[in-house]
Amino acid sequence: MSTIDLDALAGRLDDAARHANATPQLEQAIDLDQAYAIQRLSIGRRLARGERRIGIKMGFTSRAKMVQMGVSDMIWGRLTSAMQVEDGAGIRISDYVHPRVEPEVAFLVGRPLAGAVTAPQALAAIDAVAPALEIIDSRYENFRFSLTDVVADNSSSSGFVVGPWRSPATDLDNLGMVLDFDGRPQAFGSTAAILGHPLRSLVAAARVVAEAGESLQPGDIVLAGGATAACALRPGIHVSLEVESLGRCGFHVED
Ligand code: OOG
Ligand code: MG
Repeated sequence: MSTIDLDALAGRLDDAARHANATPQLEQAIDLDQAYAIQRLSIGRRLARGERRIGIKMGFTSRAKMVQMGVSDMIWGRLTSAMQVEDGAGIRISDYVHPRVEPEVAFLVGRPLAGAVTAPQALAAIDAVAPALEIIDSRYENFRFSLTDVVADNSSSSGFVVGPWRSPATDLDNLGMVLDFDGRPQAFGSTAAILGHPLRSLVAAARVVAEAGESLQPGDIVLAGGATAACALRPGIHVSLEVESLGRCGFHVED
């Protein structure tokens, strides 16, 4: 009988993230419950170092992302205070293994939300919406992973930028999104690429956190998932996202 040391795997992935060193894909076959258990344990290490849990990110909520990574199931991960990058600030590429950026939409939760909810109920629970950029950084070599690998690795979350918060009444249906590096467009998308409408991602977020015995709480940020394939970052660039009706956000990349 082989037992899997989930805590050791969590430590390995946390160390890989902390030291920006790639690690091989997990050797043992694990199931999805074990993958989420590793994720929870690795986040526990961050919380023990003083980081705060500030929300969650949804992943593989668009076709473009599923196709790019060869994975077809929706996943989620936890966001901590140390992952947030101020709008307009800089990141150091050396803090990451092989970071990529993707255009997203963020929700600010205003009232507790968990379980099976309808889109109108999800909408009623949020205080604001914003354009957002997610910086993903797989801790696995060559950015290659299985579904369980990526879930254990906190669904590649490593950083995010949230732009100006807008009224939750802003219609999020089919808004154009342009991701650019130094003013040169890298990816064009639409909020409709996110499960047909980003609110569906919030509905899914409420369901998956409840399955994990958790809930979305006032002040939590929920990232809806990348609308386009992710683009590799390189030192020296300024990254900007413009979302129709929502505005822009961005950051720069230092050596
Ligand atoms: C996994 C994270 C997926 C998204 O928005 O779809 C994700 C990855 O692509 O490495 O964040
Ligand atoms: Mg993402």
